[in-house]
Amino acid sequence: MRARLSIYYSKKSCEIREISLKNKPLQFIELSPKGTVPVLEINGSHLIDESIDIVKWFLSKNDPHQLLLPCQEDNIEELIFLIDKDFKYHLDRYKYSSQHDISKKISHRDEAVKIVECIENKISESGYIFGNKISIYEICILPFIRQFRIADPIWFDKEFQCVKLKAILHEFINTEAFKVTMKKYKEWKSETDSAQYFPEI
Ligand SMILES: N[C@@H](CCC(=O)N[C@@H](CS)C(=O)NCC(=O)O)C(=O)O
Repeated sequence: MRARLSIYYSKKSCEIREISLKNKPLQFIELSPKGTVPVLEINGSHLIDESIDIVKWFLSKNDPHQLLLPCQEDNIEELIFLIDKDFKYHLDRYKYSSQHDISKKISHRDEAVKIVECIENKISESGYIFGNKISIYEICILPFIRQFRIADPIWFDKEFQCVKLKAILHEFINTEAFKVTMKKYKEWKSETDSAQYFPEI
């Protein structure tokens, strides 16, 4: 989702191949043996297989909203890796507790909350994580916060105390960027499938 958001905000477009993670096409594994999505192939020669690097690549081509501004002043990787690694670890065990250890569901939620509080504390009076508008932080982090809400929306809306983050999430899910990014694509199965583009042309 963060990769798609960066494409949207960069006003670029690319061919998109939606694959099933339960049935990864051979062409995908051959291209990227690591087997995670998203993967960006550039001109058939250069491959980027980390979402944060795809975000930076698109925004380095065109960044009309100056989403990369925090990169000049912050070590953005620090916060983003905290979300990608530690937060994601607890999120998965909270959201899919029945596939892990259901008795630890709430302790994973508590750990996730501690991490999110670091972000809440970074949100300034302006209501954003950096400066006075959305930046690379929001496009990289909010998709995970949205997943955190989906795990238990009633608890999130009523009990979760990070009010500034909740406000940004609420604003984000009502944006055109979010709606365009959420569009579902037909699963790609072979080279003979007709090409699909993001955003749609
Ligand atoms: N650090 C990677 C993580 C990517 C990742 O784990 N993606 C998940 C889907 S959201 C995946 O591809 N999982 C592999 C699988 O389920 O087989 C990135 O952000 O690019």
